[in-house]
Amino acid sequence: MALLKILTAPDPRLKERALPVEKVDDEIRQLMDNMLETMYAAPGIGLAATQVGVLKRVIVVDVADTKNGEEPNPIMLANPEVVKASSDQSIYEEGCLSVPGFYEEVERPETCTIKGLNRDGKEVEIKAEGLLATCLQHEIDHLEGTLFIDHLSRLKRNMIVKKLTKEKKLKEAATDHNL
Ligand code: GNR
Ligand code: NI
Repeated sequence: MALLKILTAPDPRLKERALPVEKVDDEIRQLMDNMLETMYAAPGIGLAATQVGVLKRVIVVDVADTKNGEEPNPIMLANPEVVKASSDQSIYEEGCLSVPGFYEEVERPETCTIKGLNRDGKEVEIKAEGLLATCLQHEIDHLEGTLFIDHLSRLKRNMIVKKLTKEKKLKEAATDHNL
């Protein structure tokens, strides 16, 4: 197992569309395991392969509240797809490991049905609501090159991207200085 590096915006790789997984083989299983480990370490409740620079349609999610005694409940999917979404919408304050430090309200379908291949390559269907529904939709967005900030007004998005760009420049300068 290994921790993977998480890309942060603005990075052109976060805007690319990921390619379907042809077969859930050992390489994909290893990617899923490493992504899950990386997600728990971050910590986060979801992670898409796009965020670790791998343009394959793979996501991992665990919304269990382990701090309050809930058992871990990892979900690992290849080729996840929204097959049904409610017309009822709900609003969650979202964050993203690729947009560190920013949290904004995003409106999405309240419930949805997701289809995909599990770690054994078996087709599964998940009926999701609440935070799980939001998180699964957020992860599938990543595979299309979409970040939660793309759901905000252009003004809000530009402000966030500008701040992240500035932080990246400061970090680079610090690194150069340490050479
Ligand atoms: O850790 C995360 N928390 C979160 C909170 C509300 C809605 C979505 C998320 S996903 C995010 C981890 C992440 O960036 N996944 O892509
Ligand atoms: Ni994210």
